[in-house]
Amino acid sequence: MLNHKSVQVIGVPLDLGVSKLGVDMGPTALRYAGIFEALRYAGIDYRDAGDIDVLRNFSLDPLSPAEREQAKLREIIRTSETLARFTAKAIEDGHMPIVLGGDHSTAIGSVAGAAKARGRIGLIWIDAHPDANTPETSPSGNVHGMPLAISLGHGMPELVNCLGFAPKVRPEDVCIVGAKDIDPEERKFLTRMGIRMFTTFDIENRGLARVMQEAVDVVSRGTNGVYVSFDADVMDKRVAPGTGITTRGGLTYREISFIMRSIGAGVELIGFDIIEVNPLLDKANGTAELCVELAMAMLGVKYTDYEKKYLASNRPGQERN
Ligand code: HAR
Ligand code: MN
Ligand code: MN
Ligand code: MN
Repeated sequence: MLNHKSVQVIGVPLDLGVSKLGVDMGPTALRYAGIFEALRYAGIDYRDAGDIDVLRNFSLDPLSPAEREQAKLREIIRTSETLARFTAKAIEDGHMPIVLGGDHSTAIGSVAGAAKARGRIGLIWIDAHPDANTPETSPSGNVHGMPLAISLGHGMPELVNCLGFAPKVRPEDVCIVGAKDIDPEERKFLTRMGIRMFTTFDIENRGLARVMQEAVDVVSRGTNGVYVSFDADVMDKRVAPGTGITTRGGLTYREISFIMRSIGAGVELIGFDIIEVNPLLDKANGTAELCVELAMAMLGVKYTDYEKKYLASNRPGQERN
């Protein structure tokens, strides 16, 4: 089922790429939601590598706005390097990294690590936003709106050059799924780069099965495996309220489940991120629980409420730990 020795989970309580508080608690929310119980249920070996130590937005409060921006950038650079080294090492040693964010600037480091370990990688970006801004085009200045551009070699040089090489991915190996809120300059950039993007409109228009077939094909052809960056805000706000920017018209439960299962069945998975879960905005940690289920779907394991309620407690493997 899984071609890896084990899954290595790392938390990245990074909130410096956004202005809202709370996304730094994403890793805790995902652990509390039972990610390790799920892995145990599936009989997958895992290790919790803990959280990367990172400064939080609130701890920068005494600084002036200019100092604050500098400190944020410095800390995002440092965190990206640390995460990239962890991710690269896990993959090189034959493990699968699962990265618990954190805002989406987390992906700067995880994608860098995957690329360091595997060379030419495919990248699936599951997100209501393409995150393809640069400081020049960003309407907000928030770094979480930039990581895809950075991975493609565009943006702040200190981030673009994470681990000392750039770009991390080739445009023809990238695919965005589920985008719906796209800034005009971002769209121009993506078109210029020739990035394949399947918006919610395309999903309606062409059908999700066809979209996923093409997505899997784009990221797999010519690459040494596929990394997935999954932003919880791709889901509709009624499905996943626990994230910083919720929108109407996001993906349904069935759509996102189908996407994850298609990825699990269709690509050689290197690892993935679970990004932008904010328990302060959630209802009883339901978004984190759903993300755990979706992570398992990517690993080829069905772990819905049905399994949790009726099967997990009776499964023989359950007694082992
Ligand atoms: N495109 C907008 C910006 O750059 C909003 C980006 C929002 N990004 C996330 N992650 N929530 O996908 O500011
Ligand atoms: Mn994002
Ligand atoms: Mn998003
Ligand atoms: Mn390709």
